[in-house]
Amino acid sequence: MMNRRQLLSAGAGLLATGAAAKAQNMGLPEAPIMETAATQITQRPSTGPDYNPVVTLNGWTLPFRMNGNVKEFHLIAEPVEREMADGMIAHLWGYNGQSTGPTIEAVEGDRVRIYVTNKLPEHTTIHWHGLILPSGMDGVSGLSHPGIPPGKTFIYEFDLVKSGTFMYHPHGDEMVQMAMGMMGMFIVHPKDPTFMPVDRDFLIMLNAFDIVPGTYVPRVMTMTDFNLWTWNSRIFPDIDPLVVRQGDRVRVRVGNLTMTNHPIHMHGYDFEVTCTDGGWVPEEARWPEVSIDIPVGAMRAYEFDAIYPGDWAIHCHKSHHTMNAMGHDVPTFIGADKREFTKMIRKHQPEFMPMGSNGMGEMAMMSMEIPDNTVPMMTGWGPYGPIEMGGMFSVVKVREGIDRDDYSDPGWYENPPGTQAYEWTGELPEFTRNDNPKTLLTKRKS
Ligand SMILES: [Cu+2]
Repeated sequence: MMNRRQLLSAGAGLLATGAAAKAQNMGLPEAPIMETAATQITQRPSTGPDYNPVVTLNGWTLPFRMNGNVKEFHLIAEPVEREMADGMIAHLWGYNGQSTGPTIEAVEGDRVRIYVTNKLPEHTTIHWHGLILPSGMDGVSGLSHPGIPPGKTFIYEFDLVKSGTFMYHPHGDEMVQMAMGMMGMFIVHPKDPTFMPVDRDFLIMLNAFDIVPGTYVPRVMTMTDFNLWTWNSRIFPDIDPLVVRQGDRVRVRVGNLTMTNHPIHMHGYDFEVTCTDGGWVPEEARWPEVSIDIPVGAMRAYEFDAIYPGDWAIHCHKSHHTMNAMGHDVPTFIGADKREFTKMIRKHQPEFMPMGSNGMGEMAMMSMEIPDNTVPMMTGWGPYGPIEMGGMFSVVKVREGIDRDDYSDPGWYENPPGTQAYEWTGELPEFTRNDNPKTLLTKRKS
């Protein structure tokens, strides 16, 4: 199998040998398959309009070929095995070997022809969310066109009349196919490369699965109580960091195809929403934020100047969404004294550990036995101990002196002396507590 670089240069070769002269009857474009969940960095275009390719965290961009003046892509809808984290494989449905599907990147003004081959056991379609196109290309099974039967290939073809961030997903047996992981992003770069340029442009698709620990296939009937909250079908601690060179202008595009909203919070910065799936937000209409709620079936892109070096957390602010698989019907034991009860149980089961009386942070410290094919509920190690997170969490790593297109992990940030929280080592005074609120009230009145 060809790797990405070979594919890209093969595409460029076709163009260079004057394939444009024989635009017809080129047959189906090759459908590259990705076998790894590692982030693939796309090279900047060497021909055609200039643009800065996006970086899909733990994902990749689908190569295309030119056929005359048309950009041709080939998506294969098929069952895939997705590594959600080290030690956990999910059996999903996706595109070209992975879920989420590869990112499609093109330029405003392009005409695209997208071949979709269906290798699923049932019909499917692709809806191009947010794109302006002819009604018959809109991909709603039964409404826009018949569903694509198993084994068949359909062709979607349209002009990209506007730039922005769009998504693609099935619109046939949609509930099942999206619960199985079928979705991807569609980026249309502005024709004018000087329009809102950024140095780094990251892509995150929010998705969610309900996979019982020890099993491989998502429960597709789950409506809200999912147990795996994922970015591009990947969970912390194995979501790649967002590596940024200090001084870069950075864009983060976040799409949401889950069943609930996700307030995405980034530490260390304030920023502005600059794009929705409806289009670019004019400068005078933006306001500062530190968390952006991403509604269901929507995309928000935000931008910031990376002036503050450090390791900055980025995560969903729903605290259950930064956990991995866990039961939700566990009683709360905070404040319960389980010493007597522990003695009784240990007579029968000496290894019994009472848990939860002091909160659950201690769980991140121990390596408990867990079923096959799952990951601990809270996990990940930082330079100072367990990070106690999971799910929708990663780190924005802003560093001085990183090369322009270098996205390799620079390791942990070293806080300059005097800039890190530290322990008080003096005597602790006797704390007095004012437990009569009336006194406070009287004082304020007088
Ligand atoms: Cu969330």
